[in-house]
This record gives sequence, C-alpha cells and structure tokens, in this order.
Amino acid sequence: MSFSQTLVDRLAAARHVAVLTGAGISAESGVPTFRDPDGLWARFRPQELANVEAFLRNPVLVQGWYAHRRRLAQEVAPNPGHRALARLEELVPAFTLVTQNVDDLHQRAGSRAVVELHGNLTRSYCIDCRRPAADAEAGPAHGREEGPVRCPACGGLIRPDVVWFGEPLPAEALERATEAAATCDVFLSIGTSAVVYPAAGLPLLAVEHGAYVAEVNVERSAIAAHVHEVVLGPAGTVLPALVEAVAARQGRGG
Ligand code: BV8
Ligand code: ZN
Repeated sequence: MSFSQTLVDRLAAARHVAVLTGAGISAESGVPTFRDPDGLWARFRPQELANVEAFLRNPVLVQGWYAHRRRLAQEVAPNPGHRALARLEELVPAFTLVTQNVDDLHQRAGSRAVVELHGNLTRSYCIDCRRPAADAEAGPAHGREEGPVRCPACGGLIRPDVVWFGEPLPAEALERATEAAATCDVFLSIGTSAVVYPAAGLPLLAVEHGAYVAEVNVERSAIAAHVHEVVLGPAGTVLPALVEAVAARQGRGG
C-alpha cells in the first residue's frame, strides 16, 4: 500500500489526530468535486455562483443550483473513505474532523465531532430575519415560475447555510479547527486541492507546530511540497487500508 510504516506508527500512537477533508473524499460517493474537469464548477465559474453578489443578482439560479446539490447529496451515500474516518475516531484518544464539504456525508457515515468550516447544504435561512427555512421552502422546484424562494415570515430571500467566497468562516468552527491543527500529533489532509483559504492553511499550521502531516489525494495538491508524506490513491481505497493497519498496530485488528 502506498502509505509508510511511519504514518501507521504515528497514527497508532497519536494522542490527538486532526483531519481536513475536501470534495475529493465525496467523489467516490458520486458527488462531483469543484475543480476536477467534470467538477461542479466546470459548467459555472465559482465567482458566478458561490458569492453573495451573484446570489442577489440571480437568486433563482443560485437557489436552484444549491437545491440541485442538496438533492444530489441526499441521493448519494457515504463511501468507505468516510466510514474509515468514523472508525479512526474510535481508535484514537482525541480526534477532530474538519471538513470543507457541505454535503453532510461525514455525519451520515457516523463521524461525531464534525467541524463544518464552510457550512452545510442541509440548512437554509432567510437573509433578512435569519429564520431557518424548512427544507421544502429552501429551493425552487424545477421550472418554478414565481421567482426566488422567500421567507414566509418576512419575505426575505432564502439562502443556503454555506460560506460563500468573501464571507468569513463561522468563528467557532475556525477556532476549533485552528486549535486542532496547532495541537495535534498527526494531521491528515484528504481529498482537497488546498487552494481555498483559510482552510488550506490548516495543514501548514500543523507542520509548523511539529505534527506529522500527510495528504491523501489522487494527485499532488498545492501543499504537497510542504507536508511530510503524500499518499497517492483514492481515499475510498487508501483510508480503509490505513485505518486497518493502525488498528492492527494497536493490536485491535479484525
Ligand atoms: C474569506 C462553500 C475573508 C460553498 C466554498 C487570493 C489568494 C488567497 C486567498 C484569496 C484570494 N482571493 C480571495 C481569497 C480568499 C478566498 C480564497 O481562498 N480564494 C481562493 C479560491 C483563491 N477565501 C474566501 O473567500 C473564504 N473567506 O477568506 O473571508 C473575510 C474575513 C473576515 C471578514 C470578511 C471576509 C471563504 C472560502 C469558502 C468558499 N466556499 N464552498 C459551496 O460549497 O458552494 S469553497 C469550495 O472549495 C468548497 O468548500 C470546497 O470544499 C473548497 C475547496 O475545494 P476542494 O474541497 O479542495 O475541492 P476541489 O475540487 O478543489 O479539489 C478536489 C481534490 O480532491 C483534488 O485535489 C482532487 O485531486 C482530489 N480527489 C478527487 N478524487 C479523489 C480525490 N482525492 C482522494 N480520493 C479521490 N477519490
Ligand atoms: Zn425572514
């Protein structure tokens, strides 16, 4: 397998393991990534949809795009990569899973303390009164004529509870993620191109603080040169084998 014995030993003995995931961990569930050729944004450019100006200019398009992605996320299932991380959480004393993904698949795979850096598609709210919008209200059905979905209480536009470009990340989530990167023994960066900040800064912070940092990706990411180990392979194959090896190293195989 393409990971080192060092990585297995460090994970098996770790007091605290931190993980950052990106769209790549959900790719094998059938959720398109952002920047791969067939990625979500292949048809759209990020500045077209994932920012508040685009939303205010064309709320029906942006609400429709998120409604489509919400439906997609509900139709797919967690893959062995998601499940391997849920198992790793049980093998180490302290575990922090930080995700850039908004698809809810880590939670559905059984991961407990998931830190959502960029929000979550399953939640929507009114931009004026901030009232949470029930799912049904959240996005226009196909071919809806009467324009954007609005808040039944005040008429404000309903938006997804995700972080758009130019928007600050949820303070509490960013604090927990930064604390984990600064105090963990091992940091895994999985399935992310590591071009979006401040998320991509987390593995670099972990390197600075002396953690052993490895990335799992099908190609080298923007931070590959800065981490201790690059494991090339699909997360759905690499992670189950890695976690199995860690369990065996801890004498809990099987
Ligand atoms: C902020 C939510 C400030 C919505 C998203 C210039 C330089 C540096 C930074 C900036 C800059 N100009 C602007 C910025 C800041 C900007 C940024 O970083 N821009 C980048 C693009 C240059 N960041 C922001 O705007 C952030 N906010 O900085 O606010 C601020 C502070 C205070 C007050 C006001 C403002 C907000 C960023 C969050 C944006 N929201 N998503 C939505 O989902 O629609 S970002 C979006 O990209 C997703 O969250 C996604 O997770 C994230 C990162 O993408 P990846 O997950 O890495 O996915 P990608 O497709 O790129 O890569 C997939 C990887 O998986 C690939 O490497 C592939 O090889 C690999 N892979 C594929 N298959 C597999 C696999 N790996 C393993 N197994 C497989 N099977
Ligand atoms: Zn409202």
